[in-house]
Amino acid sequence: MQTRILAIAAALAVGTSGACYAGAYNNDFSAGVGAASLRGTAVLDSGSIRLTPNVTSQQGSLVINDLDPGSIVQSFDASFTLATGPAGSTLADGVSFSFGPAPADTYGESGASSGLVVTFDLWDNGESPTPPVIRVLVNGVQVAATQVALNTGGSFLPVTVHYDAAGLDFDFNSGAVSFSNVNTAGFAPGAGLRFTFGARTGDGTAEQRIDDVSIVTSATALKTTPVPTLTQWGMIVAATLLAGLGAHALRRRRSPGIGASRLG
Ligand SMILES: [Ca+2]
Ligand SMILES: [Ca+2]
Repeated sequence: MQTRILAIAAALAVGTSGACYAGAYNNDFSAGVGAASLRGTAVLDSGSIRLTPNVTSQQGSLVINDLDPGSIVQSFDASFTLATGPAGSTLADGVSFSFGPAPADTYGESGASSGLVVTFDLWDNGESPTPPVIRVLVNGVQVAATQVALNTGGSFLPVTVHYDAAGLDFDFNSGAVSFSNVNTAGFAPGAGLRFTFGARTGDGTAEQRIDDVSIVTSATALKTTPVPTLTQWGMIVAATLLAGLGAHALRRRRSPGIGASRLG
């Protein structure tokens, strides 16, 4: 009887972890934004996403829907192209690529406050090294950074980002800036995180665009413990009662001497 109870409990405690899922978002923006939303000043324009026009005090985002609802992303490969301009101008403020909580509205160049962020920082707000700089942030803490010219003159330059348990790999403009296995130890992926692009202008301006976004994830389901159904609860209660009765009867059969000694 005890064995049967354990078997029922074990069956109920079986989780659903280990199953693998793959999410994907691919868009050349020739026909809409797909499973994503444009926010703030971001618009679909001429086959790409213009996050900000070359105007002061703008902020726009492309927020991609949850690619793996209820699952935890273990690794991802992302690529996109980035264009800033106009050529010859001092630009502000920059563009971010985040994997973190979705913004309530929009993100600027600093990206999500937690999670993984790559920021293309155009303007010196006291950052180190001094912008223009590409910075990698983990939960808001800079873990890698390299200065680089970031005015592309309106040309779209390629960016790749790979994340897995070994860290983050990054490349901008085919080797102009590369990071390998950046330590992301402070980042613990959770369910519901989103891929988001953001950009901002302030007193200074820049037209900031992205195009050809491709993201592929590998995710595992959250470990869940199913709640017993009413029938299963009935079986548990009945099994427990029967086990108790059985144990009681067994004790009575093995201990006849108690009653006998009283009679004697
Ligand atoms: Ca395009
Ligand atoms: Ca800055």
